[in-house]
Amino acid sequence: VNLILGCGVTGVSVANYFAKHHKSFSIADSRKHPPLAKHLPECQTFFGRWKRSILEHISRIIISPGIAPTEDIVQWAIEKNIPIISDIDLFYQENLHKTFIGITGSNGKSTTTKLLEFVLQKLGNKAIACGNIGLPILDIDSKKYDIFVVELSSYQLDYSNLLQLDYGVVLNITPDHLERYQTFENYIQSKLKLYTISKTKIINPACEQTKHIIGQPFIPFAVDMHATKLVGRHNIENILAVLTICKQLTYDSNKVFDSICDFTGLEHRLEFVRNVGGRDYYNDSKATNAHSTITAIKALQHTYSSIVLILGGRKKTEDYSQLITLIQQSITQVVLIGESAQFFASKISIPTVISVDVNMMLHSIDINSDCVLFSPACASFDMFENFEQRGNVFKTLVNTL
Ligand code: UMA
Ligand code: ADP
Repeated sequence: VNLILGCGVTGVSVANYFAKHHKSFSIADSRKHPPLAKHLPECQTFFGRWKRSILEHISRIIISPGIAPTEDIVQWAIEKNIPIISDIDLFYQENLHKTFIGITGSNGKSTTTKLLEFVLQKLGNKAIACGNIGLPILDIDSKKYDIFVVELSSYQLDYSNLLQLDYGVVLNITPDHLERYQTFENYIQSKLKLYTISKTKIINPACEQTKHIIGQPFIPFAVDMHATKLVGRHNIENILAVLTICKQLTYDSNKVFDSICDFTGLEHRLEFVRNVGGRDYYNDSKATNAHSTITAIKALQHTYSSIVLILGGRKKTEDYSQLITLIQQSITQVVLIGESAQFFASKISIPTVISVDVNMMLHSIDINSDCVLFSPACASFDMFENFEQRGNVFKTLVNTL
């Protein structure tokens, strides 16, 4: 009997898949009331603290990426030699003859995944982006597609033991998710697993952690960022990854680049909203840590003479000193929102306004500024459901100016 571990987006999609295929299964979650349980088909559930008895009669586990290997239930399963696979493994096993492209990295995964989907579709392929990007792979009607562009997090890689990729790329590796991996070295090894399951390894020669690996390095192509609608030079490596994969698929690079130029980018990632009264507004709500906000400021600082940064939310336990230094050098004014407002106010010595009511955050913008960047560097959960809702609130405010 199959056991699904985790009743989130992944677990629910696995459950619906099993129900559709008349396979017997049960599902477990360490929360008493997982909010998505209402979307489950009829099945046996084990909600609340993990118990050993959940594993009785279980011959296979399909695990959700967010469940750490150190959890008791995982340890017990390993003791009992119960095979553990991912939802992606399950899908792969039933679609062996299709093309699988895997994309991982610390930054740029979603952008590259959606860009590749966009380009492949434009070139006439039945391609779809899925995985960590938010579409669990088992929700896809596989008959409709030939190419699966799978965004893979390190968590998903850790649990994918059957998947084989036709093409795989690790965009970059910088420290992240250390709460799960303890050391940077462990995290690197997790990312490098992608290459051990890739027939063709696409290599970013500028990445210190992967450049020694034998594979297909990014093709030399003079990317003209002005010709694209993407903002920021960090996108060059995302674009080169797409160009290189498409070259492997035998597409002409100039033709591919023409398609790339039509891609308008992803919502909430340094997304240009509009110009109002000579001032450009950007929504970068996806920036939930200091590193992303630093990237956003660096992407815009040479284009504008005076940038207002809207910052704040639920602060993470991370080092904000580099961000503060960059703010002091490159930002004209800071508008602070959310529960971390006082923290940032005490650290920043350039002109700062605290907007107690988020709906008023655009009301005290420096009149001489030519750019407003909403890049909070914090999680959204103090005031919003998620970063998407936060970004939509910002865009609504801009659109009603
Ligand atoms: N759970 C437990 N016990 C635990 C941990 C989790 O019972 O100790 C339960 C949770 O209560 C939850 C369930 O497990 O109900 C599943 O949670 P999950 O965290 O695996 O999340 P899903 O809802 O299945 O979403 C996952 C990805 N989430 C994570 O990897 C944390 C989603 O990526 C992904 O879009 C989705 O599968 C579809 O593939 C999100 C993410 O934050 C966007 N990813 C991280 C990132 O990008 O940095 C890795
Ligand atoms: P991910 O899915 O890996 O989180 P996204 O494509 O959603 O990445 O981009 C998130 C943020 O990371 C962007 O807003 C941008 O600031 C930054 N970013 C995107 N691509 C890169 C890259 N190749 N290198 C460094 N930073 C990047």
